[in-house]
Amino acid sequence: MNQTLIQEILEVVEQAAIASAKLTGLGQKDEADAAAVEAMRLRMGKIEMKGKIVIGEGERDEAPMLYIGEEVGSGNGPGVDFAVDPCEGTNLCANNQRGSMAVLAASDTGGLFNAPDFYMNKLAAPPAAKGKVDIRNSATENLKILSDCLDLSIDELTVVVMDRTRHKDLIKEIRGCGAKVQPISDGDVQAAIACGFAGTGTHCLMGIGAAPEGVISAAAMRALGGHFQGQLVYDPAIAQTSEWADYTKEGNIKRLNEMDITDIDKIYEANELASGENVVFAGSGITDGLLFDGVKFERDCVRTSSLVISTLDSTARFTNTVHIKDGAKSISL
Ligand code: VTB
Repeated sequence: MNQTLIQEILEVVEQAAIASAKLTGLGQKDEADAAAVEAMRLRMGKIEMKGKIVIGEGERDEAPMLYIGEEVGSGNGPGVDFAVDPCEGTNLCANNQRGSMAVLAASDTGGLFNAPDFYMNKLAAPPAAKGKVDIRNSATENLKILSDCLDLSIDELTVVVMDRTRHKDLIKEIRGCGAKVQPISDGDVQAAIACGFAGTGTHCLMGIGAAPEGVISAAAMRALGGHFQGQLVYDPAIAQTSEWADYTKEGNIKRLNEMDITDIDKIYEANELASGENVVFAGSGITDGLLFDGVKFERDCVRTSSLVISTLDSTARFTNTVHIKDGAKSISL
């Protein structure tokens, strides 16, 4: 990993964001995803690297592009593993709602956990609470710790939780402590990373989302110095999702074992989910969000707003890029 590569990685997420932003608000989530995938893959293909998708659009037989195991890049240069989500929050994009973005995490070969397509219980919190809150604790205990670490009273804390039936009790518990809950319909990657920054109005992410997205969040939080832990969820009674209507707990455990995951209740720390010597997160807004704006189409240019967080030089770089159209006459500041 080096700075030139990171600059190219920024362009990868920018191109994916632009491609899907063209379909914002049209109710076409699959098309928006496909456009982002194609643009991401095209730009990745131009990078001098031995790249490999470890988390992508699915298994080879179900995803034609950016499938798990796909080799990307020129085939020469450094070995880089990628966890990609070209259109994170496809519903948000399709409905022109806040928080959709093109994201990826990159690391040296072998540096990202090959998360299965399962659910994951997640806990994200600001750097001040790193290693102090713990996913093994109850929400009540964690809120007390968070309140101490952030020097805020519990009623000043806002916890983001995905708006799902499975979180009914969790939401009740958080509100019972006096803290505020911000339910989100989708997009727990952005919500997790927002916890790493002060001033976003949210302090913690709790609850169950998808495992692959957990690895991307973990990479960002590791590079940022924030708290992130994840634990796989394999019991359909806990996940309470229609996706798993035909799945059983036993069947899911078998699937995990087949993927060589035998310690099924393991609690993964951020530096286990993103364990590489160097880890980079890159995200570019499709729609406006907490971290950055979405793509803006203007007569003579297209503007993208992005964030790259890197362990290489311990930076979180917010970048606004003006993509100039041929024959542009006027580009406002
Ligand atoms: C989760 C979450 C994502 O989709 O994957 C969610 O991590 C799907 O969860 O950020 P359900 O199966 O419970 O609907 C997102 O919200 C968007 O990709």
